Amino acid sequence: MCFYKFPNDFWWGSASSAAQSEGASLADGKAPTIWDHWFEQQPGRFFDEVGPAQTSTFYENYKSDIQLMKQLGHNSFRTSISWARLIPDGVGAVNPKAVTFYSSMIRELKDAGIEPFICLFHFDMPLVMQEKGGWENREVVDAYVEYAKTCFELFGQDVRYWFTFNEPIVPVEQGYLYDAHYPNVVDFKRAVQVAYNTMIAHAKAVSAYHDSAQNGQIGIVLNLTPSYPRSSHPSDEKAARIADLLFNRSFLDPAVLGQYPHELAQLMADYSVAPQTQPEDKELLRSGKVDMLGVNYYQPRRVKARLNAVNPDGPMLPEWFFEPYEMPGRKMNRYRGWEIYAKGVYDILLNLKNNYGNIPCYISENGMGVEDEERFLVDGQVQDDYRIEFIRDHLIWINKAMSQGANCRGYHLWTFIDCWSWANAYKNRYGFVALDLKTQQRTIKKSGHWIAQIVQEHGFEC
Ligand code: BGP
Repeated sequence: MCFYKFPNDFWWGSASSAAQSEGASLADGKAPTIWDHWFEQQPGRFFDEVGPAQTSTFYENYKSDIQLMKQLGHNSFRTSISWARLIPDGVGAVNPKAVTFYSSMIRELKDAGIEPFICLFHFDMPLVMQEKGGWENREVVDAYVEYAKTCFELFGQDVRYWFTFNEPIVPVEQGYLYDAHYPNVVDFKRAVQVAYNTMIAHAKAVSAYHDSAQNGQIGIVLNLTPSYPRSSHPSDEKAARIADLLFNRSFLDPAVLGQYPHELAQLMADYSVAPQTQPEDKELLRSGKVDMLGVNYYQPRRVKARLNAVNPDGPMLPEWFFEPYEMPGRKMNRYRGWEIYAKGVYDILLNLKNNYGNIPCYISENGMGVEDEERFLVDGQVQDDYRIEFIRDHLIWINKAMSQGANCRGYHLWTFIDCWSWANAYKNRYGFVALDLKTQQRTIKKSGHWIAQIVQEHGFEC
């Protein structure tokens, strides 16, 4: 008999975000974000026309929810602070009700023996900042840095683990390339500027934290999608290399190594989409390297060389450089349409070990979204054996990477309680805990009981 053993101080828990769980979206002084605004303008863009006001009401129920986390064996939990709640005008006065809420929530977590991992920005741009041009405007970058400093001052006594951004590429691709998120722009050059300015904001916030008197750690949460070529043919390999540059290294390299890859800068210059920079930027990036990394992993990206010519009159897109490859026989999550490839997490961790100085990291999101999960209800409990299998398979590959020296410190599932998700609203359920949207009742799923046991035993049998 063998046993997949995890260190006794491994971080176990789950992740969520302010906009997706708090609710009270326009209460107690909170100003609107782009999500409140977009829903008001175009409710039809949201699944079942359910908007960001309908959440699992963490703002009201955080105390009992934290007790539920304890039952699941959590020793850590990631959520975010809402910029629009803390500083309703984007800059200037702090909202005292927000300070009370976040201080109390953080304290409650600590009292329950749950380490708070706090992210400063999870897709929820305050509307007032978007109206100034969002990340395209360097004034917004500076406002964000002030907001970050305010958070460090207010909550830094109790928070040891900070993240500047969650998945910064998502607002870039969904908001500026694929028309899936507000502001629904389709423009490669503007997307590049947004990506670049986000990383300047990130680096400045990291340096601000390092300059403060606090002794925790600061990082960034990146969704890393290993890019696999269809074959070892050089043209397929080139396609995979470019996909990796655009979707992973565009954030990973500046965050961990403090500089952009030369090949990426060259590509941007070749296509005349290089961002506007300022003379001090190189030094800002060099001095704003992270202490650790959060890795979100859901699915890999499989690509092949582009055979069909792109429409030269259409907008420039990343897909100019590769075509998606639907590998025959790949395992799919048939309840969500995403590929399941657990070894991807091992490949990411080994890449960080071999090429990124083995930076301390942890899996900050991984999970399985399922539509109509009520169909798996038996005697009031969701029998989510598929999720147990999914988590187990990923933990096995994480364990393997760790046994080969990868510096992985923990695992957080997306998510704690089924939550509202961007334009998908409640289409895909991910939680350890099921949420009844009508009654707000929470019920632990089979996977929630299962994980509690894994945590208690620090692993599981092979
Ligand atoms: C990640 C985000 C989360 C969450 C998750 C699931 O990219 O960080 O905020 O939304 O994806 O997404 P979805 O509900 O769209 O399947």
